[in-house]
Amino acid sequence: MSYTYSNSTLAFNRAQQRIPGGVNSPVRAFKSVGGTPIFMKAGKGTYLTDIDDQSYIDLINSWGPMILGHSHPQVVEAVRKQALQLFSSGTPSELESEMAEQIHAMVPTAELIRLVNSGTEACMSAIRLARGYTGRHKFIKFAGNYHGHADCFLVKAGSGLATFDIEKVPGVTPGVGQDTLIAQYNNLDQVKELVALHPDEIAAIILEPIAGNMGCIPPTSGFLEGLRSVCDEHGIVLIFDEVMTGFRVSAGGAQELYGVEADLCTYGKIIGGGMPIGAFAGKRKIMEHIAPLGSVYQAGTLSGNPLAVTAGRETLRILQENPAFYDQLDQNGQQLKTDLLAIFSEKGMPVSINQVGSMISVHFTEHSVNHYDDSAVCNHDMFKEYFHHMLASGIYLPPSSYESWFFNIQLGDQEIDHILHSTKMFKS
Ligand code: KE4
Repeated sequence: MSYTYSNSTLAFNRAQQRIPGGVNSPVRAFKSVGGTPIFMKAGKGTYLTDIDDQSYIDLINSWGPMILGHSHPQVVEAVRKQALQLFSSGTPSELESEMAEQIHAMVPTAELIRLVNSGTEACMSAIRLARGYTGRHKFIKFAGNYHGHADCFLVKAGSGLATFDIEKVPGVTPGVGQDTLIAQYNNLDQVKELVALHPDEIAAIILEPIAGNMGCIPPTSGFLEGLRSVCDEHGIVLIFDEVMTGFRVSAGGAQELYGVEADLCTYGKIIGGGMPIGAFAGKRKIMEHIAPLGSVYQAGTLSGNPLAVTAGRETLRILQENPAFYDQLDQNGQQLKTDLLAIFSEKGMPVSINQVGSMISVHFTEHSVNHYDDSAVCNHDMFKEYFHHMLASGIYLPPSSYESWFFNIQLGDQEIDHILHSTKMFKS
């Protein structure tokens, strides 16, 4: 079957008439891989169907949320029932308490949880909270980490900013950027140097405990533990941005996987089951500073929205009831890594593959990839060719070499075989 994209091409031309760049989020625009963004109309299990009625094995899964697969019957039924009850009231609902209790059951360090509407909102609120709690202004983030599009994060960020190589984002003022300190991921010495340079000025260190916005990059041994010690020694709030890794790499996320506790953690994606949602959570002594309990203001019209909470709560419930899912996801991830490495080696193509559970990325380089600078010097043109080869083979990779791939629990042997076979055929 040869894939054609005529209806997507027409749809993209139409979209560009009224939507900036024809997309509502830049990474969808295929800018770094070229070609026309594919317009999808349906999803089932591990497959997506585009508006040319062509199906794809989905290795993005909405950038993370769809860990159970698309249109999971129990999630669909729960949302259908809730929709017949109440879309939104702007009042408290017991659904929100059920969700908060579900998150706490899976992440014990989440003593208090505030629901918001996106990962960006979760991360920006966590930074404001850390600043309000400590009375300090500055925070440390890591080059290539992406915490959403709040001004203070748009400094050496990953994801779409790395994809587009946007160093300085117009509109982010020097006043905002001056309190954002940048260190190299997996480089504890640089963190210690910044802390020594700014005594008693740093409110927080925020990071992706497993990076997924410069490709997938796991923490090197001792990195997370070292950050924990630095924060304990200097009264700095340690924030794990688990918008991607939360409930993806284990039921308790990266905190559980690596046994390192964060003071605050942020969530999104999976906790909404595909609906718009985010959350920030953590130690009661810090979270109590959030309004209306404390004076750090944060709010949202649709925070705790009944439909989004229902989709997320059902997703988390199924994950909690099926802990074996995480072993299966990691086994599939390890098999993909091992077999892809062997195939590229036979083809004489140097690649580095990073994988944690169902997060994986192929970097076209002969070197290991442990931080943004490593990721930036990979062969992005080769990724571009690989992306389109796989797309034409019915496999939908993230349209950027700066993004982690995500697969869901419905990915089976047949799909894995097709991914491996298609890779064997690449440039052959
Ligand atoms: P949202 O505001 O997009 O819900 O979440 C921001 C965010 C925060 N933290 C991490 C670790 C994230 O990965 C994200 C968002 N991830 C990107 C993909 N790498 C979302 C895709 C997009 O921007 O369209």
